[in-house]
Amino acid sequence: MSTTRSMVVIPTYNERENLDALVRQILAHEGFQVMVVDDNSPDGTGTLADSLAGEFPGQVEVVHRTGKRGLGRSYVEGFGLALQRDVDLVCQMDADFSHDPKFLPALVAGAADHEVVIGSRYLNGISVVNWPLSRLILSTFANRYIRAVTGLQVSDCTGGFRCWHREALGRIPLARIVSDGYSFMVEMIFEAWRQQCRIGEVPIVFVERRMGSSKLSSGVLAESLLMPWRLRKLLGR
Ligand SMILES: Nc1nc2c(ncn2[C@@H]2O[C@H](COP(=O)(O)OP(=O)(O)OP(=O)(O)O)[C@@H](O)[C@H]2O)c(=O)[nH]1
Ligand SMILES: [Mg+2]
Repeated sequence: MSTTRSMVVIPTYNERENLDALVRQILAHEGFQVMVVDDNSPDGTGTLADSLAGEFPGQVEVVHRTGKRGLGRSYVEGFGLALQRDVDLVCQMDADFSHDPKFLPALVAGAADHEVVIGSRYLNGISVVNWPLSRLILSTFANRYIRAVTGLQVSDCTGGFRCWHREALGRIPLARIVSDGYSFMVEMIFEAWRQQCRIGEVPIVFVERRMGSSKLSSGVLAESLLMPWRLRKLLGR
């Protein structure tokens, strides 16, 4: 049987300290390619990505955007391009090692009988390392809130470690996805559920970033409080 071809789309903003090692660890697994979508990071992440593309021709691709315009917008552009490449699966992950590349084969294995696979922090209890209690409470509350408002039935609605069959991703109306932060993850999985994609989850261990800095903002949090209600309206409830 031939190896499944997977494109891993990684949005970056100031991830120079993480990107080099991350890309090497991903490419160590057979069948993976990387697409870095950089928002013109002031720390030179885009230049580093270009040199990785030079070192790994045909395996690393870089999309340069014009400035910090949000995680969601970067994914919309990256997913659109990934769907034009000759790959079976499109994966997504953060660049800060919170999502360990060692779980990629498990995500791909889950895609054997699911159209979308979520790497979940909340499948067997809580698998999050190095978060303060306040953030853990916020995240578990947010997930319960989203499930209650939208009816979604996945354990981790806000995580960004996922694997999509190209056909399933192609059915998501990317041009209509509006949000930028965590809500982007919620909107995407909600649309997948509305499209009746078979959604699976595999457990991951999420480790808080050790290098670089967070881009979490209060705007992103506000967006995630309101988005579930907008999605619920789409169901006509
Ligand atoms: N292209 C692009 N990438 C972004 C943007 N904001 C965040 N990212 C990337 O999105 C991923 C997740 O961002 P993080 O800053 O780790 O957000 P977080 O996980 O909520 O916060 P941490 O606690 O710092 O881990 C990382 O790979 C970031 O580099 C953006 O505006 N544009
Ligand atoms: Mg992070």
